[in-house]
Formats: sequence, structure tokens, C-alpha cells
Amino acid sequence: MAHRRSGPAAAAAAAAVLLALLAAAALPATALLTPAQETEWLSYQKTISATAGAATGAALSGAHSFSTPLQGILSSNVYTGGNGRLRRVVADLLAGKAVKVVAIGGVATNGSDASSPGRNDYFAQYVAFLSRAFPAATVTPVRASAGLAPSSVVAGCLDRFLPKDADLVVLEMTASDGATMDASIVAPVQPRAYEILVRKILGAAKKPAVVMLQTMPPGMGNGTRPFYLTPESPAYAAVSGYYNVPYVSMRNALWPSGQLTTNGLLASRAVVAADGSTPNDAGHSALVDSLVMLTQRTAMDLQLLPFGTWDTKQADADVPSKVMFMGSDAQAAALKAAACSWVRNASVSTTGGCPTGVDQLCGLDYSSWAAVKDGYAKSVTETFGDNASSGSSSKMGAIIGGAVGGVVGGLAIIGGIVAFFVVRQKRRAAAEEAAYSSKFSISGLPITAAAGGEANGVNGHAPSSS
Ligand SMILES: *[C@@H]1O[C@H](CO)[C@@H](O)[C@H](O)[C@H]1NC(C)=O
Ligand SMILES: *[C@@H]1O[C@H](CO)[C@@H](O)[C@H](O)[C@H]1NC(C)=O
Ligand SMILES: *[C@@H]1O[C@H](CO)[C@@H](O)[C@H](O)[C@H]1NC(C)=O
Ligand SMILES: CC(=O)N[C@H]1CO[C@H](CO)[C@@H](O)[C@@H]1O
Repeated sequence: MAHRRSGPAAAAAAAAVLLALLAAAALPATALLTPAQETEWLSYQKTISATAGAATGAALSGAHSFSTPLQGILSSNVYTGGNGRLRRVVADLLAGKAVKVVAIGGVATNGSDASSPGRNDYFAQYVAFLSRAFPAATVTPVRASAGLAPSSVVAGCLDRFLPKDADLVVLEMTASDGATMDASIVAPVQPRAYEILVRKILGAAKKPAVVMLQTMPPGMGNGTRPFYLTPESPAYAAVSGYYNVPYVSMRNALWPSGQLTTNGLLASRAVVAADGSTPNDAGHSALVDSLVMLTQRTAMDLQLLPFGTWDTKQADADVPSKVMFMGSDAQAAALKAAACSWVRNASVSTTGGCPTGVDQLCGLDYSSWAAVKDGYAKSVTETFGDNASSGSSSKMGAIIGGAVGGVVGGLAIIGGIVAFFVVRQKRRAAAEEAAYSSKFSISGLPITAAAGGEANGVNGHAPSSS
């Protein structure tokens, strides 16, 4: 009796239609999924809807259209830990409170190479999801892209990026740091700066939740850099574990579903092929899919185990006094060392001169390598009094901290005194890879990208070889 359905079957059919409508109302998918893969996501959403209880389930399941295969997104949620601070934020969202969400990162956080920045980059989509899934809450997004600047600089100038009242910070630094990462697991230089950055954010006034959003360093997505050659692991993963900070991975989201080259490297359609790093629309979708799943899982988890003292004890605890990656070094010294290493290894300085302190780097323009090098040369000159008549000081400090805003138009208010950078990504990554490739290779595994010459031709913005 095809035309006479039983009650439950009819209800299920109606629910399926409703889900489809809700999904259609969300942003259009990038049509990367096969019908079978779409069915997997629909089934996932139905399960959420059924399990999470009426209001929560419906909101969560219809609030986002996933575009990356389920198997990849399952892999992307690498570490959750105790999750106390994110559970607090999601509990607040469910309770209809106000939540300030801040994205601090590099070019992915700028929305570069999304086809419609401000609408379909990962941060815009994540904010849209939060607004749909938690309609009673007030979500205030702040986008703080630091351009090419590494963690040492962001940590050294953090008040320019982090509003004091942040509740949730999405931290996206691996692509920027990965250009000059050192291969040492035992005494790493850049990860020290990253750890200090994480400590500072965790120690901020409202004890914000941090989510590490790890994107791919130059070359990883175009078959030139191996899976493991990224600060994401082991160094930043250790930070995640030590501080109980959840971590999601674009690399892991794309690894199993991307095409492997004959050498077992990843060639993915989700990043700009010319640099193997910058997310395009599919890449931004993979990033937001990973964040959405983490958020949904946290909401589901709160249904199973409500927010309680086990959370507050963890979330309100002080940042551990022992710093993992450093001995007794002062933080300023560690940041300076990391910044110095970055300056040298990315060939920011033609003379190899290191900054006297990270604050010297705070005022630079990080929107292109040419701007960084130019600003750095002038900054160092001024500091040492060499040729001080160059008269560049009026330019200093004009970029970081100078602009307010973001591009999440129409979704919610953008607030804060936070810099917003625009960075031309392709030349960035090619330049970084050239700097990186020319410096080192690991255990007989050369990084295959051309060093120097070819990259120097990219818009003339590559760092000079030192
Ligand atoms: C892959 O990425 C690297 C690093 O950004 C770049 O130098 C290289 O040219 C890219 N390879 C291709 C085939 O585009
Ligand atoms: C100052 O600038 C001049 C001309 O550009 C250069 O020859 C000289 O070496 C510079 N002095 C120092 C101390 O860098
Ligand atoms: C950074 O984002 C802004 C805002 O969407 C965009 O206008 C700019 O082109 C982006 N930067 C680059 C150079 O890709
Ligand atoms: C990979 C690499 O080239 N690392 C170098 C970065 O710069 C420091 C100096 O600040 C060197 O000691 C590293 O060998």
C-alpha cells in the first residue's frame, strides 16, 4: 500500500523532508559530495536530531550543510580532551547568552581565496552556523587576521588581536608558522612561541575557550610536503594535550579522501594548487565542517553529561605554571628567539639582523613579503640608529591595530579594536616554501619545491635567498 503509510513512516518521511528543507536553507554545498556521501551526512543529521532532543536537535541538524565527506570530518576532530571551556561556551549558546567569537590566524582567517570572502570563508560560515544553531544567543564575531606574521609576533603583540572579552578563540597559525618550522622535536623554536601564545590567550580575562584550527603549511596539499612535516604534529599536538585545548585538523579532514601521489603525498582539490596551502572554497568548507562537528559533538555531549563542577574546575583552573617547551627561559627571550629564527629563515632580513625585541615587529605590515621586509629594514635601521634619516617612522604601526573589522557582513556586529589584514596568498606561500626548501630537508626526504629562483618570480614578493 504505497499510498498508505503507517504513522511512524509518514513522520519519518516528513522529518526527512524537513531536514532536506533545512539543509537547503543553509548555504549551498559546493557539490563535492557524491549522492552516497550526501546520504551519510543526512543520516548523521537525522541521528543528531533524534538524539539531542527537540529544540537543540532540530537547530543543530539544519544549521549547516556539510561539503566534505563524513569519513574525513570524523578524522578532523583529532583531540577534544576535557573540553571544559568549550562546553561552557556551548552551554551559554544553548542558554541564549551573548558570546564573542574571535578568529586569530593567517591568510585562511582573512578569507583569502574563498570565492566570496565574508560569506563563504570558514569563519563567516562558522558564525552563520552558530547563529542558526543557537538562534536565542547573541553571537559577536571578531576576525583578526595577522597576515604573514608568525606566532611569536602575534604573542608579542596580542592586545592588538585579542579583545579582552573574548569567549571563544579559534586559533589558526600552522600555515604561517609552518613556513619556517624547525625540525627539532626536542628543542623546537617556533612551537615555544606558539605555546606562549596559547598560554596568553588561555590566561585572558574571561578565560576563553581556545580551539586550535590547524591548516596545511605550504606544499602539503599539492604533493610536495609529507603528511607529518608540519608543526601541527607533534609539537602543537603536544600543546593541545598539555593545556586540554581541542584541536581540529584540515590535513586530517582531507587526507583519506584526497588523491595520494605515487610518493604517498597529498594532492587535494581543497587548496590552491600553486601553493598547496591556501584553502579555496572546498578547503574553507573542510575547515568549517570540522569546527561544526566539534561544536555539535560538544552540544550532544552536554545532553549526555550536563555542564557541571567537573567542567568549572577544569575551565577555571589557572594556566599550569610549568611551561612545557621551555626550561627556565623568560617568555620575552623565547619570543625573541623565535622571532629571530623566523626573520632569518624566511629571509626577512637581508643582513641576518635580529630584532632587539618582539615589540619591534608589532608595527610592521604583514600583508606581503615585500611589505614585511621593507618595514623590517626600516625598523631595524631605526633601532640601531643606522641611516636614521630614512624617515619611515610615520609608517610604523599603521597596519596592525589600525583597522577594525572583518567581512562577516550582515550576520552580526563586528566589534573590537582588532586588526584585519588582507594578504595575497599565492605569493605568500610560494615565497615561504622557497625559503623553507632552501633551508633544510628531513632525513633524506628532500622538499621538492624549487628553491629561490622560481619563487622569486612570483609578483616579486619572494624573500631573497640569504
Ligand atoms: C606546490 O606548493 C609549493 C609551495 O607553496 C610551490 O612552491 C610549488 O610550486 C607548488 N607546486 C605546484 C605543482 O604548483
Ligand atoms: C647608510 O646608507 C648608505 C647609503 O644607502 C649606505 O652606503 C650605508 O652603508 C648605510 N649605513 C649603514 C650604517 O648601514
Ligand atoms: C582578504 O580578505 C578581504 C576581505 O574579503 C579581501 O578583500 C582581500 O582580497 C583578502 N586578501 C587577499 C589579498 O586575498
Ligand atoms: C630550518 C632553519 O633554517 N633553521 C634556522 C633558523 O634560524 C636559526 C637562527 O636564528 C637557525 O639556528 C636555524 O638553524
